[in-house]
Amino acid sequence: PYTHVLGYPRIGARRELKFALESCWKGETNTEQLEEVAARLRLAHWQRQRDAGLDLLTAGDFTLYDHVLDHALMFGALPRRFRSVVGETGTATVFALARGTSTEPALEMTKWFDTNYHYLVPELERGMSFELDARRYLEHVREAQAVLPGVKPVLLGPVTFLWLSKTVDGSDRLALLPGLIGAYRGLLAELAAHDVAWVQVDEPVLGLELDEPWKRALRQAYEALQGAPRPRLLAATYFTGIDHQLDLVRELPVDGWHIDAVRAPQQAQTVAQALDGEQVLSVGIVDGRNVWRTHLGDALARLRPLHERLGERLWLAPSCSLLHVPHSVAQESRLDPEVRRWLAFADEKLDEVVTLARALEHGEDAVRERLAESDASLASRRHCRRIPHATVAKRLQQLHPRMAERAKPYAERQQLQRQALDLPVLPTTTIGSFPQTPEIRRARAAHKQGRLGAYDYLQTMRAEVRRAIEEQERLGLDVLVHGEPERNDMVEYFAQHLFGFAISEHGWVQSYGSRCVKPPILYGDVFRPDPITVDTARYAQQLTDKPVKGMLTGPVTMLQWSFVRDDQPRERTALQLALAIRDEVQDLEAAGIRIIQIDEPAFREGLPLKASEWPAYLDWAVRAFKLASCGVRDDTQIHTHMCYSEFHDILPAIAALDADVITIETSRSRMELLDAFRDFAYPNAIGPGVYDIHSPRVPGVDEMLALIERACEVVDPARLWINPDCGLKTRGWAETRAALANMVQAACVMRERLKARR
Ligand code: THG
Ligand code: ZN
Repeated sequence: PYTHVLGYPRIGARRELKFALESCWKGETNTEQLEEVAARLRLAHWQRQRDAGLDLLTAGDFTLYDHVLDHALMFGALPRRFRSVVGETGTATVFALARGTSTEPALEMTKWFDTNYHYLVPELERGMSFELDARRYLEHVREAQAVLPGVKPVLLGPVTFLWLSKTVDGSDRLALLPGLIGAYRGLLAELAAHDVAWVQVDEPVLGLELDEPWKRALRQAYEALQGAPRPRLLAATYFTGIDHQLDLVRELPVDGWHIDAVRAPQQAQTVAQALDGEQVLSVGIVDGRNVWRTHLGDALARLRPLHERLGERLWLAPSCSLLHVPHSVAQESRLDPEVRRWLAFADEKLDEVVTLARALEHGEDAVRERLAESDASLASRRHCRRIPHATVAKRLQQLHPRMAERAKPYAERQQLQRQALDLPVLPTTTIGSFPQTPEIRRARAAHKQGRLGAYDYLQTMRAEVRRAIEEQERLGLDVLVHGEPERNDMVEYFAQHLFGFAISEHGWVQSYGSRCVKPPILYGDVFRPDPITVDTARYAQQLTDKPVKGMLTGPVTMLQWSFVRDDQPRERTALQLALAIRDEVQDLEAAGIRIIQIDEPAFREGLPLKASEWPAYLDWAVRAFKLASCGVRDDTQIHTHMCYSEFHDILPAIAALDADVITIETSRSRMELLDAFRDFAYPNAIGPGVYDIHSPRVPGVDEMLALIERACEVVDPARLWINPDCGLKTRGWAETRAALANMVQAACVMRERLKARR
């Protein structure tokens, strides 16, 4: 069988691309130097694929910033608003669209399906034409062909491209399909002329539950791509099954299909049966979304019948692009050796794919050692004594529905909390983090490297907490936070303090552009050995008479932003996390903390891709949050925070969380989201963000006042809070201070107006 990958990480094993980008943006290097680093990375990554023994190299998956943006530019879809701002399509244009200019904000960024990768949303408009400029793309193809002649470029499919885009004039995206197809035909002809035999065309939208217009678009698109001289097309799908619409699979005139056989194992057989006698089936048998080694013996057992049926028409690959996993386990010298042995990052996954192909072709004896190694690794994981935790299992068994409910309904809690907290109407607060200054980062790094001892580190962090409290008192905020100087990433920080997690050293995964996250590896039953945030919260609280919010990350976000175990349902892992957080919540309450915020920014992105699977997810996700949050007295106030403003379709679940207060991003949409909360008659309190923290711009009092006025029209002021859109850790102190002073003033003015109106 042919072996290949759908895409390879591009950030570099040591995040070379990240550092090259950032020094170029700072003006320390020029674009030629950046391009050199990029070319070196591409070459190294192809050589690695070739040396691992893959039959086909993948080109076209590399990008300096985002592959969706690159496609938009390749097809000439430069948004009108940028036309006067940028000149030729080149690196400068890419960065202008991705990062914004002095006059134009950047393209909108949003999540790539259910991953933590963010792409830039192409801006299209009615009647636009598409013009192909594939110079850069073809250059990459030629570069790869110099490493190995068998190169299979990857393209975002036309229908998925439109699905990911938006029109700025509200017109129908699908009306643009014929024009777009013209550009694709041109590109495919060019690729054929470049001796390309196969092109991978990514159409992950096939996994969604598409309505008729989108299905029609797929038929229309692929029929229109037929006929002209072109390479053979491998339609690639991933993250979920496509066997719910086998009619489409049968109808589309492509030369092969890639399917995700990890997320949807059952579809390998059904899709294989739907193929005609010529089509190939690329089976995504190695998990491209997680870090566990494949059990090669089990995988072989699943592949053998497919191999018998398809012979050379069976291809092997990871389930999806390897963009979503780190580069290599080889550099994890500090990771617990036992856990390390269970892991496969991108490079190790290449070996797994090649080993499986060899076993099918030449028999298991050809790879006897690899199979034995895989068996031993999996056995070591299966029998590891550190994975099961008796207390955790027992607690899960003893869960009672009452544990996930507050004693009294919100209306009564609201009264009790009002008496306990004595806050003004429209109380002001922040989301939790304050600027992570260079001094804070330096202290954390020094502590991590052992250059700053525990005592000195604690003193440094306490000084920062004291500073944050003093700043907030001066600003006149009503509910204070400690500012989170001790935290790196909101998920990694808690993972470091819980049993069941391992933290890698170099396991970075691109989140967007040059930004990366290092998802913790959740391998065992989760248990909280000791309180995590209680000392800091207590310290902050004793510095002030105002209430200080305790700040925690919720169970769904912990799950969503970690690599999680594949040996038990996600739901069970979520409940374990919930119990650990519940313990922390109760300890905070016992320490005198009267307001506790449990952030769930990833709550929405956990939604399955198929809408029919939403209720099941929402059911356990809500349960996990409530299990974490409901163990407190009724006069203790629970807050939650969610980023991203697309809640419309899940408001019932958000309401079911029964948080006393939810803070959400709304300022960029001018409070539009609140209409949905009003229409749904959302019962509890809401803190709609009154200013966007994603830019250093300081909004004026009047600007925020207008938003607060608007919010007061839509939501009962007795249930309104005043806060920024999100945390402030990426901002500087000067702009933070100025913006918060204006925010507090706007709240004061609004309080006076409300008083006068009564
Ligand atoms: N944590 C995790 N996942 C996330 C976010 C997060 N996913 C969604 C959203 N937030 C993504 N946003 C960012 C924003 C900034 C950074 C990464 C993702 C970032 N990363 C640093 C970098 O690349 O230089 C490294 C982080 C660090 O120093 O620890 O700035 O907040 N898990
Ligand atoms: Zn946020």
